Amino acid sequence: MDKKPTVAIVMGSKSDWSVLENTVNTLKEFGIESTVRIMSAHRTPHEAATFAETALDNGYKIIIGAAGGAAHLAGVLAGHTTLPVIGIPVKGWALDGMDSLLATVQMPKGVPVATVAIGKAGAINAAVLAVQILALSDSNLAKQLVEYKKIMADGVRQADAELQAELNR
Ligand code: RP5
Repeated sequence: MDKKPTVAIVMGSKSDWSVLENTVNTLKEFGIESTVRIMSAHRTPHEAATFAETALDNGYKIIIGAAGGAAHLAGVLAGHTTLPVIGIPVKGWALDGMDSLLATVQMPKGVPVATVAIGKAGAINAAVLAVQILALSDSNLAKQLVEYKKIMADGVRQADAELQAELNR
């Protein structure tokens, strides 16, 4: 029987998908399937609120919210749940994503949104952070994270070795 996803990804628009697929793919690298939904804090506010209100009972452990511009989505989701919410600021049509970043990160006290970087790096980091949270109670995921860090470090060492060889030719 298929396990129900424990990570929910909610994006404000289909136009966010090219960024958010990085989150889905990174979660998959760790063997984690996610639910992906389009819901807007402004265009479908009731659906977004209801999704967050019922997320815990529906088996989710983490919600990732992503939006651009007046990016209130992650904050609205956080206001309707006690689950941890990770926010991804999507670069919108103006201001290089600074609008999305500030709208996502500047939450009032008591309602945190763990905000990651703007765009693709943030989309990947949202997934890694979700894995890190889940790994607190999953030793298999914890092992995978150690390997993930090792592969990253090996990549840097390899790049350095190649650069040194090129410079010292
Ligand atoms: C936000 O407005 C969405 O998350 C998206 O990043 C941005 C633009 O949405 P569309 O006009 O492309 O649907 O709510």
